[in-house]
Amino acid sequence: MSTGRVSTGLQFIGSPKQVGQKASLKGFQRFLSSEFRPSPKSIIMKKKVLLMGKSGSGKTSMRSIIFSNYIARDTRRLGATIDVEHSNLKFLGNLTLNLWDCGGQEAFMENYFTSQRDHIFKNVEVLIYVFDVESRDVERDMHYYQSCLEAIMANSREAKIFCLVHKMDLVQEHQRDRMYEERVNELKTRSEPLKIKTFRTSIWDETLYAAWSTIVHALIPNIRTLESHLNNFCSICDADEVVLFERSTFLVIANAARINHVDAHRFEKISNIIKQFNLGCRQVSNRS
Ligand SMILES: Nc1nc2c(ncn2[C@@H]2O[C@H](COP(=O)(O)OP(=O)(O)OP(=O)(O)O)[C@@H](O)[C@H]2O)c(=O)[nH]1
Ligand SMILES: [Mg+2]
Repeated sequence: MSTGRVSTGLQFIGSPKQVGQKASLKGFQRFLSSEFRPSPKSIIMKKKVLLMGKSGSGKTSMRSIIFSNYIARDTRRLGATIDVEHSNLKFLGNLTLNLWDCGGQEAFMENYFTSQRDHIFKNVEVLIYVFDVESRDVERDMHYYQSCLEAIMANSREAKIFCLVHKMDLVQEHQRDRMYEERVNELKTRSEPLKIKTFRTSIWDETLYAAWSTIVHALIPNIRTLESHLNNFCSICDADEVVLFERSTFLVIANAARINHVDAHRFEKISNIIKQFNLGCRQVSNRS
């Protein structure tokens, strides 16, 4: 991913009507550039994000789709992750996600909780735990999840915890709500006293983007200031809605709306369309 200013991620939805909108756009871009400009190495904010869950639950697949432009069907070729794969993903100028994709085979998991315990679980800002909804051994999954929470409580008490009930596409449509609700109730009970946020996800639809947008949103330190500027910008422009996307991943960073929109998944759909368009352009330019 490229280091970047977010200005190119600014998109209009609806039609801004005021004559002064161009000036407002410049003003807002100036704000973004000053808040998120690439900084000297010493003040780069590095946030450690652990991605955990049993082998085959889909961790590397989601990472590859969100951050490396994979399409869903390419993930079938991925091999199991050996130990931990680290990646540093630069966001909004001076924010770096230090993502630890932890291979979920049992031998690795046992090591994380014993010899590598401090190394893995200290200074964690976010834990993302991925559950395969079709898993045959839910008890075992829960056992590892709870070991993980214990280690987090001991080493990174303030970490935010997100649980993804993943591969929802494999569940019949009419059973999805019930199945998800059951899993969430169980997860909440097993996580006490820690608070968790849960999502139902699949690499085959927009739910993955929605979940990761929320996760990234939780990591941005000055998000409230950004949202308030975005709201001002939206009303000065008389726009129906302004959506701020991160320019490499097209995850939604923030939005400001002045009318109600019925489609709750519009951001992920836009992200998807633009991402596919970018991929198409890249393929064409590689060919020529
Ligand atoms: N149907 C379906 N399959 C998925 C989904 N996400 C991932 N997969 C498939 O699950 C398989 C395993 O995915 P990986 O991403 O390698 O799993 P992992 O969690 O990284 O596994 P380890 O590296 O061994 O811990 C791949 O064949 C993916 O195509 C999903 O949402 N739905
Ligand atoms: Mg993997």
